[in-house]
Amino acid sequence: MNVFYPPIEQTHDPTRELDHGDPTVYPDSPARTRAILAAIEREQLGILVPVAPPADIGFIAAVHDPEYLAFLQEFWPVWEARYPARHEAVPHTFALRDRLSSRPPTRDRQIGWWVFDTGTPLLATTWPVATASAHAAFLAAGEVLAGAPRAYALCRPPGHHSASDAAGGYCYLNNAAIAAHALATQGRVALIDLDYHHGNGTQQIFYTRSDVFFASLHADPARKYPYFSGFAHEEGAGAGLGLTLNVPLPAGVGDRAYLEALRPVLDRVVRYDPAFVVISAGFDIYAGDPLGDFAVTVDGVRAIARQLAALDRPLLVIQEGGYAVEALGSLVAAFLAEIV
Ligand code: OKP
Ligand code: ZN
Repeated sequence: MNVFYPPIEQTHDPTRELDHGDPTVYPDSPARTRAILAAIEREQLGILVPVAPPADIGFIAAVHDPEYLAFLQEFWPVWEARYPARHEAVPHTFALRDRLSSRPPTRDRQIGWWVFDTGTPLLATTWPVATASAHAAFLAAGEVLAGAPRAYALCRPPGHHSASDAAGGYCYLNNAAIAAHALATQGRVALIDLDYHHGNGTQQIFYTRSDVFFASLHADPARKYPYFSGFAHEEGAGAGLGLTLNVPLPAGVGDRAYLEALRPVLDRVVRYDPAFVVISAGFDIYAGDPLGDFAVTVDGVRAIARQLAALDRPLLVIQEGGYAVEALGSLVAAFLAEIV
């Protein structure tokens, strides 16, 4: 199996996130991907395909708002001219976009228009880094379109919190949505989000579409980030009504409870009869994850992957979260070993 990987992500190293106002060490560190790469090499699970930032961003513009992309691309020089000594940019105000508000005229003042939280700083290299990560997902999708039964994109930064027109949750571009959209040109897609956090961005992108079924199992947003989406009553709208499935879960969910919650989700996937399955693979469901409160083990991850392989469809795995760096290699290796 080919492993599509953007080496430039090693330069993406924000120092901190503001966690409810408290400055904390940034959990999405470059050590995460190094741990995954080492495990893939050790267990010989795939062939590494290095991916550079794309020359043409048409495949990203197919999913994201062009004005949002222009902002991401043009932001840093304008910000730097205003704040020459600063290394990371975080919004000071957040626009209430669905109420009376006006987009500020200059890029530096637009940050609170396009970014929805205090955990997703913009840095000098955010644009090349985020586009390279999206490119890895897109090339992996291309491989599945060409007939490969499986592909893995080792994306970093992750993508599932990024909406068509917003960054948040360490995510700038929605890698999984970009890949799913590319696949959807050739047949129905089921996108299953296993990350501990709700994939609010992916949900928004496909909410009214009938060609992509989105299902997510995650910590109940009443308790955990992103707080404002991922409730069970969110079921899609218009042509997509009934094609969004949210399964909010309580703290402490272990292997057995997780697999029990996954069963009806997979039944719905089978009924949708997709030509392709995309997995937003976040390993923060692991018992030892510093951001999570589930109790899923490495064996549990293996069992989850086995269930996904049993769908017997072409499978595209997109890396999302997972912050227990010492366990992350084993978690990804356990998952990939079951689907190759
Ligand atoms: C990204 B992904 C922890 C605060 C959490 C944001 C969580 C983003 C998760 N100190 N803040 O793994 O879904
Ligand atoms: Zn997560």
